[in-house]
Amino acid sequence: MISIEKSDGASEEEYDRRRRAQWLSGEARADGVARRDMLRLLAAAGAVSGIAGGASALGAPRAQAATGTAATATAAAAGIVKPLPADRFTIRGTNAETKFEALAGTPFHTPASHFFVRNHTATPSLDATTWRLRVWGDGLKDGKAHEFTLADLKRLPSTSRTAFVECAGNGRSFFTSQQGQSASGTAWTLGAIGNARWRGVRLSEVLRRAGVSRHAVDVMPRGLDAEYVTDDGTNLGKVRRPLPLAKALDDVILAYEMNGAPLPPDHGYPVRVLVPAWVGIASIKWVGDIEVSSKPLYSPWNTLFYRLFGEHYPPEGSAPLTHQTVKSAFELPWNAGIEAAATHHLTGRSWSATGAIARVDISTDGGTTWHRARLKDTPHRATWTRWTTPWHPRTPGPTTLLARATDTTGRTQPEATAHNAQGYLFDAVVRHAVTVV
Ligand SMILES: Nc1nc2c(c(=O)[nH]1)N[C@H]1C(S)=C(S)[C@@H](COP(=O)(O)O)O[C@H]1N2
Ligand SMILES: [Mo]
Repeated sequence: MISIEKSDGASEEEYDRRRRAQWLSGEARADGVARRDMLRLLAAAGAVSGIAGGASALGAPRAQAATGTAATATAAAAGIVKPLPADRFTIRGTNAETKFEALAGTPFHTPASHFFVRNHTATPSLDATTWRLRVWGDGLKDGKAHEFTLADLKRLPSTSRTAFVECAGNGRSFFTSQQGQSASGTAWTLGAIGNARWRGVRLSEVLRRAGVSRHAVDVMPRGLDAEYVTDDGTNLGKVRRPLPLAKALDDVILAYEMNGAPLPPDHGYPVRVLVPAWVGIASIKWVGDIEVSSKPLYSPWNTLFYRLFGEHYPPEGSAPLTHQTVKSAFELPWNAGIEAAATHHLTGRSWSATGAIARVDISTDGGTTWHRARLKDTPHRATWTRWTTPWHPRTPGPTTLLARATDTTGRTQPEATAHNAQGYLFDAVVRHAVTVV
């Protein structure tokens, strides 16, 4: 039997320290990336703390102007298959951000037509009839690779779960527009999140059938999309990120349905990993294989990226990011014009990875006075909760709307988020500018 260690924050950090030491002493592999490259890249990553656009020196996706205002989509995002109408999406390089105002009136589960897309390269075209999931590695009892077809996975007991997928960089542009700090990476506002009903098979079920040994410590799902080459020409290989076995056996799903339909191509067809509550990068799309290892595994996605670097963090960065944070957004365009002397029903959504939303406080006067919003959904962890609040503005002119969520663990959105070079996990209250007309 496998003993499942509960994945609380402290043991994850301890675990990471141990695996890091093993890696540095040559006991663990960083698959596909030479150790000296990794050391060089890590050194560069450590050096960027607080420097404007500094992370582009290590070949991170180049910093885009973080203006905090939604640019109008003029071109399609290369590599995304579904339509991206300009009233629903803002194109950011190979990615498409959902406009929060376009979610007004949409259901609790985000339709695929409105769900943000984060692609390192491009959506691949895969044939579900020839697709196979290969589970392999020295963490399996017999050491042999096991293959599963889509039909095999569908024959196993299925499970359904509602969870958001949210990019670790969601809200990144507010480090610049609200806090005057730079951060490298896609300049998302708040729309790098979607909430869906996922159906599939538990990863634990598949790992059990493949025969996980007592010595397994990490599993690394890998996507079938193209290899990711940074701006400076470093090929980081296929998108992949290790998960500690404890998390893999806990609540991770190999999803083949989204909102009751086969996964759309852009969201991982035919099968994606779904890691509830964790940073979006953990939820590998178009999964083709999963390595099960008796040694800690590394990839650029848990060493160079998706750690916190900068003045508040050690040179090698924080432990790899796991949980997302708490955020709120109004379903309104930036600088919306709002009619004076009429009653409006402001709507929005709040979400947390650590607990259910307990309350949402709203200010319509730039933070001077606050009142509670009415929650429209039964709050759950790792999903969002829609809310509404009436507003009867009297005086024309500019004002700032704020929404501040608190979850059942007592975690509240702060006024500011400690800076990190790559702009991850922004959780501060966003100041949403509107004009009463
Ligand atoms: N294979 C693969 N998986 C991937 C990615 C990718 O580019 N390739 N992007 C990751 C990131 S950074 C995020 S935030 C989520 C986005 O999921 P979505 O495009 O379905 O919204 O997928 C993750 N899984
Ligand atoms: Mo992401």
